[in-house]
Amino acid sequence: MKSLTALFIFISTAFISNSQVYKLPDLGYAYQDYAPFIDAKTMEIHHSKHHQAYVNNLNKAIVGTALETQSLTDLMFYASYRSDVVRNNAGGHFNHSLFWDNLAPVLVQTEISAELSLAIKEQFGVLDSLKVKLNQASMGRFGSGWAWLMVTPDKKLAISTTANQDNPIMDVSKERGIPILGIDLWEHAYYLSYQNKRADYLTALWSLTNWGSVSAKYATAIKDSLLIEIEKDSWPALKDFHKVMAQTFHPSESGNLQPLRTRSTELLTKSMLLRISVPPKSLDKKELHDALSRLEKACHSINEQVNKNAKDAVLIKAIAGAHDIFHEVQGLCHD
Ligand code: MN3
Repeated sequence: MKSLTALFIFISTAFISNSQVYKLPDLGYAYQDYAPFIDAKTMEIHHSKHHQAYVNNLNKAIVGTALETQSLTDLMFYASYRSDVVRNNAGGHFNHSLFWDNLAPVLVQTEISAELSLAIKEQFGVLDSLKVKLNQASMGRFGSGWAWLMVTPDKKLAISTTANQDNPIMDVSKERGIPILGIDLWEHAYYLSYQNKRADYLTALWSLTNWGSVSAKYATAIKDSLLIEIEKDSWPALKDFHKVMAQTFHPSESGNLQPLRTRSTELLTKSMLLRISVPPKSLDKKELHDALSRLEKACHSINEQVNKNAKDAVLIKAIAGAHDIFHEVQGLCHD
């Protein structure tokens, strides 16, 4: 009986997996419901062929690999560490899902929220001037890509564009934030009806934009802790220090002190550069500067110990101490 139970547990767990397998989202409306602004054939090919291909290629690239258990956000956030296949198809899936979400036939569209309306008013004046700016950005993007309205780490709205299937969540993008509205600038989005006339397609797209949906994305983005992660990631001195800290501390945990012994001067230099760097505005406070000073002192002392050829045990304790202070710094970035 015992072995039967064990067999049952084995069989049932064999079918439980944490794997992320992505699926093509439903549009919510029939392909012909977006006409006359976007014709049914374009909608069908764009959704069932192009977007489906991004989903298929993403699944093919990650299933059976360590990336399988990562979230879509993580796949994109660390785009610079990913293969082009993962970067392009994770972006392709996310970008198109956002795009469809914000499109609705005229009769079922919902209203813009008071909050988003106010934010637009403060930064762009009237809604029409936001549209003009987004159109200009879209016309200025050469070749295939996307134009974005996004929420930046300082909780403002901003417009940007990216090439290919990149987006502002990705660490490869110059302008970072959480996109709440995306405009697909690939010719496959408009060629059948508009051929090379991107401007006409943009005009048509505004007729399908569901501001109620954009408003819901704004409300979520403004509270999303991903904004803090993006802000920290945009602080190069912190990233630089983090890299050396990770590459020296983690080997030391398993008793390998060689990386620390060879790179203690570099660790000290990065800690000094970090202390004198200018943190992003919202993280800039006294506690953070105090912690950065203590971190530099700790790295200074590690470097001295290495120069004195201190024993492994001494160095393990010293780097663990510095690592604790580094975590404190990262914690302060979360407040
Ligand atoms: Mn597309």
